[in-house]
Amino acid sequence: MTQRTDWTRDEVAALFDLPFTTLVFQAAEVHRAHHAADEVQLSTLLSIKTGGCPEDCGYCNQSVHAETGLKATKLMDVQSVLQAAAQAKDHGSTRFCMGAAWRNPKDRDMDAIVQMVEGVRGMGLETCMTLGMLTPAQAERLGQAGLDYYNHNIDTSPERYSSVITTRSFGERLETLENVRSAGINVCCGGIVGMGEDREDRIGFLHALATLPEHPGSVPINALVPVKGTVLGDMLADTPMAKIDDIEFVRTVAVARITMPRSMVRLSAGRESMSEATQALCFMAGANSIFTGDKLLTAGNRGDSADAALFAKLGVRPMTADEPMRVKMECVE
Ligand code: SAM
Ligand code: DTB
Ligand code: SF4
Repeated sequence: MTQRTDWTRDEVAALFDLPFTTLVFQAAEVHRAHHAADEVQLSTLLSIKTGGCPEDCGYCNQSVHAETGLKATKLMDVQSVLQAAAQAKDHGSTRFCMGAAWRNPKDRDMDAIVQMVEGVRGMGLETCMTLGMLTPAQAERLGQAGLDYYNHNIDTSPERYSSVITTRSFGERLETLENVRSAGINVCCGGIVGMGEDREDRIGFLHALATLPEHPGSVPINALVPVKGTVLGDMLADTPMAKIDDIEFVRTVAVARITMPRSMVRLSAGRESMSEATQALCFMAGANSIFTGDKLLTAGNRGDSADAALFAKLGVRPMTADEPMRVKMECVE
């Protein structure tokens, strides 16, 4: 199957409506046609600038609008970032993702950011950054520095966006994605489920991703990590029935795989509170990438030994650096 960017909402909805085992079977077939089915890519995250963000994303504990007591930090120095990257490489990671709690980078930050990209790349790791909105010139500069991926999530359906975030629009998100693509950087774009949304929103979310001008090279599917003091963390604490059901989560992964066959579908935040059986179903349904280590940006993650034990149980192998590169080459054909 070639890359289709003309999916209709009805087609996406029809996939969600399939009997569960039929849906997972179809997703597994698509997965096997485009990827090594038992390989999972390992990425490591580092928060290079934590907290104090002026945006009001309802899920995020790094927003100044959240009351979580998180301590804000300045941008890390380049050497410390490179040390963390070296450690990630030792632990088997092939991609190093650096995240900053910014609405957008300031031009004065760009020299240090470029040095981080060049240094991490120099170690033979793929680089990814997520720094908020980028101007065309900033994207161009990151592209020239050799940045492999830029993560910028649409997070939810276009219809629901303004009830989760009010300080920027869905359209502004798309503009940065366009700037990133035009600079020749691979797009990493996904979102969060389990924010109390309904299936229509999950359909709208995946439909928006699968009908971008090109499918994102990576599609992170995060399960909300509810944090007390954030709008959505508090909402879920008060209405636990709004939490997403495991089977519906796996359906979301499967529909992402079928609609975006060549993308790396990353089982991202939320694995710490996900059963091994649910994660195994996600791998069956086409997820082929995870974040490793015991920390995401600020939230906990399962840790390397728990993941190694799960991989051994499932017979899953960590992907070598070549596989994502191969996918990348195919995507630009
Ligand atoms: N500030 C930048 C931005 O928002 O574009 C980059 C960092 S931001 C933390 C990256 C992504 O992390 C968000 O788009 C969201 O999808 C995810 N995220 C943040 N908080 C989360 C949470 N509590 N649970 C799950 N995902 C979360
Ligand atoms: C993405 O979609 N998930 C990652 C990455 N992109 C930057 C971030 C998850 C953050 C989870 C909450 C935290 O660690 O603070
Ligand atoms: Fe800021 Fe990103 Fe958190 Fe939104 S998700 S508050 S932009 S750090």
